[in-house]
Amino acid sequence: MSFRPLKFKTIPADKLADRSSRFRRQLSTRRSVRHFSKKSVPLGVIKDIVMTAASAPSGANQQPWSFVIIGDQKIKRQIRVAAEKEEQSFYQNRAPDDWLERLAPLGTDWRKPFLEDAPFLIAVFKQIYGIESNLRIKHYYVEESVGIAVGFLLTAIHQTGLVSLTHTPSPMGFLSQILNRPANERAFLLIPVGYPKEKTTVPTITKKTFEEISDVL
Ligand code: IYR
Repeated sequence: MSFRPLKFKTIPADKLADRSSRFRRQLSTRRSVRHFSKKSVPLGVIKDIVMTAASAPSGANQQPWSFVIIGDQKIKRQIRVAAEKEEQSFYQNRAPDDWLERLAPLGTDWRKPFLEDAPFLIAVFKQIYGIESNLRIKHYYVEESVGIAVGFLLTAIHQTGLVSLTHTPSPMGFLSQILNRPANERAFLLIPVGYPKEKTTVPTITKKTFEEISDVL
């Protein structure tokens, strides 16, 4: 492995607070959106966003992820139909009452029109093992790595000026079938991306305070 100098511009300490608070304010306006406009978005923008996600750190730099960008209306329809089938059985049979009580304030149900309305879906897959020279290689810290990449992805979507939803139809095996994914991949999240539908509302929720979520020692 060769090493090269780190590219790093020192920001003086007295400028940091302004930058951290500005970024905090920018990102704090991100909301999960469940109602998408059908307005199109350039594919190049989605590719850029995916490459931001792919710049995330990962265990041993193995980058154990794949992103499938779906703009094809027929495939989106197939995904919606399959997801709604699973979600219907989740909401009507499988979900325990305490889970449904937690979801009630969010107003979610088995219907997922956003899977067809959003101009693009990004299906994120984790690679539970890798393949090098036809041999299986172990991947380290897969969940952590893919979770971090999705954090980058959601941040990039927001900073670009679009909205997203971290959708988790369960189980997600249908995505491997519809998208014809290799045996080492498992669906991780399904993320519609686009513009919000006009007059979209979001639930009034609050985030925990600094004191609730942290300790300073
Ligand atoms: N996967 C279902 C249920 C669901 C679960 C959680 I936890 C949420 O925060 C939201 C929804 C669905 O997508 O509706």
